[in-house]
Amino acid sequence: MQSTSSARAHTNIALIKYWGKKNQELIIPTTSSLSLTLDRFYTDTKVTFDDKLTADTFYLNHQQMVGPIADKTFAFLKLIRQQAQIDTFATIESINHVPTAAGLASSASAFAALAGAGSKAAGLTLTKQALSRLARRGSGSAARSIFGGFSEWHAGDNDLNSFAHPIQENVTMDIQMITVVVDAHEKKITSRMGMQHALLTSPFYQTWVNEAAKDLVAMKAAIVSNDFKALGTLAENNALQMHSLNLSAKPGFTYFNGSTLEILDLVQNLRKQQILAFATMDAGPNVKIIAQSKDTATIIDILKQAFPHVQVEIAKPGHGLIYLD
Ligand code: 2P0
Repeated sequence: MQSTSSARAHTNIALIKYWGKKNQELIIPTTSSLSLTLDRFYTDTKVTFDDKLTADTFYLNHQQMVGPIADKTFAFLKLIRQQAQIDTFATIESINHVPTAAGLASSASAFAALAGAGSKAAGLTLTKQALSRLARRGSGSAARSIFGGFSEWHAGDNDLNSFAHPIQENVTMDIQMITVVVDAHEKKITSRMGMQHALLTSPFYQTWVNEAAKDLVAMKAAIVSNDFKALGTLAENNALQMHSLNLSAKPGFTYFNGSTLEILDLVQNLRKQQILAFATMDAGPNVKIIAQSKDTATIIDILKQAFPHVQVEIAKPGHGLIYLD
């Protein structure tokens, strides 16, 4: 017997970040987080369960994967098999339209697409909420990529109540993200390691938890009232607080490099010239500039003059998980 399904999921960038788990096995975060799903970066994944297979196989961008990435993927397949009560092996074929491991959150779109295609191919019919819970077990941020637009991952405290839900799938605000790739190499410290190290050793961790709760309330109000300036101000500040946890860990570390700080400075200077632009950074040196469509061309011109070699992409709000078959 053979059963196949294909799905596409887009990546998301957190405006209120997730940085630490209270349960590492189940991936239950210490705080709720909120993101914008983007149209520009996505993963297409096809999963085929076949009685004739004798092992799981994973092809990423047509290359067979072995090692930690394959192990994480096969562990996720086990969760799907448990839920579906089957013991058939599978072949996974993924095409990643995200620069892998460059701080552009490829694991979010990867595990959201795999949750969708894998569960359907295994014969399960899951609600979006159940898909979000399943995707969460692969990578926390994947829980949010099940939904389009603004998506909130409610932290919860157990496997059943930790899932994302849509805040506004059809975004009404004029908002775009300019991703500025200053370094496309793999990050040295994974998010998974970095966030737990910060949680265990930064003296400011509890303050982060308290501030994140307040930021989340204010962010939802900014979305509802279409207040771009409030959204950008909150997002930049929340990102800098997350990165200050890493700097204040013992030993301290950072995902930033010199270019990150120079671009952050450029974004803050844009605001002095009355161009509303805000920066957010994830587990890598690249910067995402939050901007309005009317300003993106000007911002890119100014960026390119200062940094002729950076790669720049414009991303708009994207939609949630879709099936391709
Ligand atoms: C986020 N990031 O909210 C935060 C901000 C990066 C910086 O979620 O351990 O790959 O697989 O749950 O989801 C990246 O962490 O970590 C991330 P795991 P994940 O988007």
